[in-house]
Amino acid sequence: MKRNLITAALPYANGPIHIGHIAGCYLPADIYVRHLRKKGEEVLFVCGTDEHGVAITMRAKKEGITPHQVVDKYYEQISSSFEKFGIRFDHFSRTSRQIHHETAQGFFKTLYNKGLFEEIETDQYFDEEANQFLADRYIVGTCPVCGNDHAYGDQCEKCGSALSPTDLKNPKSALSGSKPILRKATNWFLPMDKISETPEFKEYSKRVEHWRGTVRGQFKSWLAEGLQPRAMTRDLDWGIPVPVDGADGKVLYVWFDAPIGYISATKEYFREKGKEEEWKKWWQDEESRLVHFIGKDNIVFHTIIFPMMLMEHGSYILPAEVPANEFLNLEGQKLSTSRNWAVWLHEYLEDFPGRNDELRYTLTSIAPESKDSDFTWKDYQLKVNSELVAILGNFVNRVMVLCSKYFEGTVPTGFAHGTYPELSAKAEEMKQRVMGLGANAGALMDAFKFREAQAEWMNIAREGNRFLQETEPWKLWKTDPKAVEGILHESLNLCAYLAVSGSAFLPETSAKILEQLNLEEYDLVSNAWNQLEDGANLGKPFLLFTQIEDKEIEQQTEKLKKTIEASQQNDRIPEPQKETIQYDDFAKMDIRVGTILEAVKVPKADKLLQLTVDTGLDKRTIVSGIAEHFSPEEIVGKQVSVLVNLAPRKLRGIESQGMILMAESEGRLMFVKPEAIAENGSGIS
Ligand code: B3M
Ligand code: ZN
Repeated sequence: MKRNLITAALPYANGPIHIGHIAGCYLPADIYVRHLRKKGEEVLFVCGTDEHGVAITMRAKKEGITPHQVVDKYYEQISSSFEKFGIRFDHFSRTSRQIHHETAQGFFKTLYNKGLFEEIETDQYFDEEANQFLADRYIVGTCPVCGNDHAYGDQCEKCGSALSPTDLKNPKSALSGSKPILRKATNWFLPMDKISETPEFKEYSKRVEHWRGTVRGQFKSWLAEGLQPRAMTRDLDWGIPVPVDGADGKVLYVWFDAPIGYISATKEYFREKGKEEEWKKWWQDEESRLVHFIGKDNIVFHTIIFPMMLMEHGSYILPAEVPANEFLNLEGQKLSTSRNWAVWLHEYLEDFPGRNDELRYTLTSIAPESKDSDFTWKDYQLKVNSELVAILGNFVNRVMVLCSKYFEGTVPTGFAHGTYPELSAKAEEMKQRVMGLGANAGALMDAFKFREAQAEWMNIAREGNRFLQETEPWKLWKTDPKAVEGILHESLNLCAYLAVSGSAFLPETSAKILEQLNLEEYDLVSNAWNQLEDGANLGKPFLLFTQIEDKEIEQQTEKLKKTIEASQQNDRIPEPQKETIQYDDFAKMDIRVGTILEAVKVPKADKLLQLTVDTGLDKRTIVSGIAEHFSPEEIVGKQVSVLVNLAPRKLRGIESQGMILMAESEGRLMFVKPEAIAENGSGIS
């Protein structure tokens, strides 16, 4: 029996989980794990939150709380949404736990004692006001490539250039706003250049040849560009202290400690079971197979840096597979936590209770396995309604309802040998096709092709519908009930087969099918046929899925629209000042206080209201483009400021004699008016 150690990237405890994370690694990992378990393989599935690094301290600063509060808050939220969504880790840990600090420090110590690290002194930006060294992300300045003044020390988010802090023009500390100085600091570097030349690394590189093209491609391009030593310690105060003398004020680089988190999680899992030494079997025995599920931005760390750490430490196994996914976009745009452009898992769970499998299905059907893909709410609705409801749900329900109607909810008897040769042959063909699809799906899952695997599996339900369509048991019932027994018997077999072969993709649906069949998954052999007992009682039929209504989708797209509007406001740069005018130019304008007496919508013009305004001079008509902001009723009686000597002009055939002054802020319009009631006609100057 094979032993599989499966890891999914440790999410930063700096924000909630969104569908991009799910599609990127947690869902494929969960499917794979369920698939292996069903095959009877030994599996351990570990994960946990990544609680160090600048990702955390930045968030703390933004939310005005401590890094401790940040990680506690998001650990709770992340672990609970995984739990509710049914990502079934054996163990979910945190890198802030003692066991992890000890494990990571011990690991560092071992490499240090072996003399592996190079001690290198470099110039680092230091903030004298805040009295600390600055992580790359804490330095802001002008991008040398595109001129954006909000580029970070590691990257310009506007033009995408990778930068180092000293590339920035006019660098400023994001902590205090002061100009940082360069100060020398010594850190311990992993000599990646040298390790890449070792026979161990060369031997390891061979296995990468068999990995996914996108992963292999990144691996090779890193090597081709030439690896540089990389600092494994940082001058920061949030993280795991570097366990050597003279390293005060330094912590382990977050990418050094985070992958060790997989090891600590394994240790913790077995410690809790009272099997202190058992973790070694998983990490240090060549019979174990280590598989890392990650997103594409983590490839270098999992295919180069962590394996180098493991091989230099010695006695550890190296990854057997790293099926990294590309990115999922949302409605055509890159997902972004900071811009709030995401479908958050905890919100999905609230907005669509009991619909976990609908999201699993959609995300797997667009899994970004070989290239980036796009999630849209319309597509989600389409997949649920036209595939889950119309194909899968419909088939199972038809079979269950017919059995309930004709056979009082029991399993009808199959075709007796030699009877109904034509129908039996049809059933046999259907069964062969179904078993073929099931076998394909299994092989595709072994090859980490979950998207195609699920599509093959869905074809099994299509076979079911076709079988019913071709045999039409509802037409035969009056004349030949025995034939109907055989047809429905085989259809129930197909339902059972669907349930077992699909439980890795849609675990809740699979359980619902089995409930209707009155079976448990472990009663069934995964790729066998005819496991139902003639005459056995079935459960009550119920629908597996219901339609997603247009209004549910509209609510979601509205939510996203609000996000765009809000972010456009945040990014808004004030209009530049207009050219200078003379006092006389200003004095020409006659602005008066007036009161709106009447307001009506201008027919066929969404934006316009026709107002009658008392200007103190007269009662005149003014057409104003405010109809999207105010209803006529709410503005009648309001005082306003009116530019009364503006030349009249016709709008939609109505002559407008003047203009109402408005202020605009964050997309909202407000009347500009005296702060207390003034007499109409009072001058404004
Ligand atoms: N915390 C980075 C990320 O979320 C990360 C992964 C660690 S895996 C060891 O992209
Ligand atoms: Zn730039």
